[in-house]
Amino acid sequence: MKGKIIRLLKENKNNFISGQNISDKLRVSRTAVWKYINQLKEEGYEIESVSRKGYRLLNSADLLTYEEIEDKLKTNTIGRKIYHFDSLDSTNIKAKKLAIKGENEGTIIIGEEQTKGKGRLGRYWTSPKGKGVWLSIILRPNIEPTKASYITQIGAAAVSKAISDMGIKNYIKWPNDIVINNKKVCGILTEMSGEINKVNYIVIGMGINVNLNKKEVPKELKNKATSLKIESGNSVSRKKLVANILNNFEYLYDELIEYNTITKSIEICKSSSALINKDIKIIRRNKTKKAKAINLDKDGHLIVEYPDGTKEGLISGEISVRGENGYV
Ligand code: BT5
Repeated sequence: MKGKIIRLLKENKNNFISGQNISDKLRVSRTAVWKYINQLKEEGYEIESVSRKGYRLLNSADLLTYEEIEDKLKTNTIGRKIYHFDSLDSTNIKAKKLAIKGENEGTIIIGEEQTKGKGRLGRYWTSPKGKGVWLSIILRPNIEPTKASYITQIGAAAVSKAISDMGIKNYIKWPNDIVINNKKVCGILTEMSGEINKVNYIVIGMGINVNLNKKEVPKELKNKATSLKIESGNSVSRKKLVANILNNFEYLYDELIEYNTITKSIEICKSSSALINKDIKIIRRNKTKKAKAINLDKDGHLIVEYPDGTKEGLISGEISVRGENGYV
């Protein structure tokens, strides 16, 4: 109901709409309208109320709800249904629960805050309220489970391009990070449920540090985490960013569904790579090996060359990669 009221207020932007008019259109009592308006004000919407005239929307809240994003969305399925939470444990956990219950492909879960944000391999993800984009997408692609890592490449390409299009230069650190000035601004966590030959569902979670200030970055992450605001010097519209990411994601994901390839995503991951042509360290089961990153192949494997001249295509998931002198 609150969503419907916001829509009416937006349609009448710059004008007043009376409580009676809203109550007639939405078939709820005027008292109910008044209560919903008060709730919206508490959520951060600036709504002017004048007796005998009604209500007028002055400013929308900085919330990542469907009503706040839909006018920028160009997709058919991705993001056409959004579960929005003020606070939740983890959008990936919630997405998996919904997927098990049969939620459709394209549904998004967004939290203004996560209390148990998850990284890979049991690591954590700091997700303070209103400061970032913490979202998960439910997918049901008809692909072999061994190709689930394609989804991470598509996600990284979609986020990187969205950030670039907002005028902020960034790099993709294979396989799942986006970095600016050698610090992590986004992490991606792809989780799958499947059988040997069949994917039941895939959840891709994206965490992007958007408007965190320097002092809001936890101490232990000071050397390796940053935000779009810290790097660009300006606040960034989270709504625009989410819409851009979802638009890019659907465009790139469609290639996988239609042709079973991810050429466009790989192109972006290559041209924005933080690793290609760099000396790197490969960490696998606590063992570190030196190599040079050479290329990304069509399946998103990172091709590396060892000092003895042998080459290998690395598969994401099993390893971590670091720059010779630090995180990148
Ligand atoms: C990742 O793991 O980079 C995947 C992060 C995915 C987060 C999203 S948010 C929406 C969705 N719901 C979830 O619950 N998760 C996903 P990994 O490569 O393992 O990196 C984790 C490491 O990054 C941690 O051990 C910290 O050192 C560091 N870290 C934690 N929070 C960070 C942040 N906000 N920004 C940058 N680095 C962070």
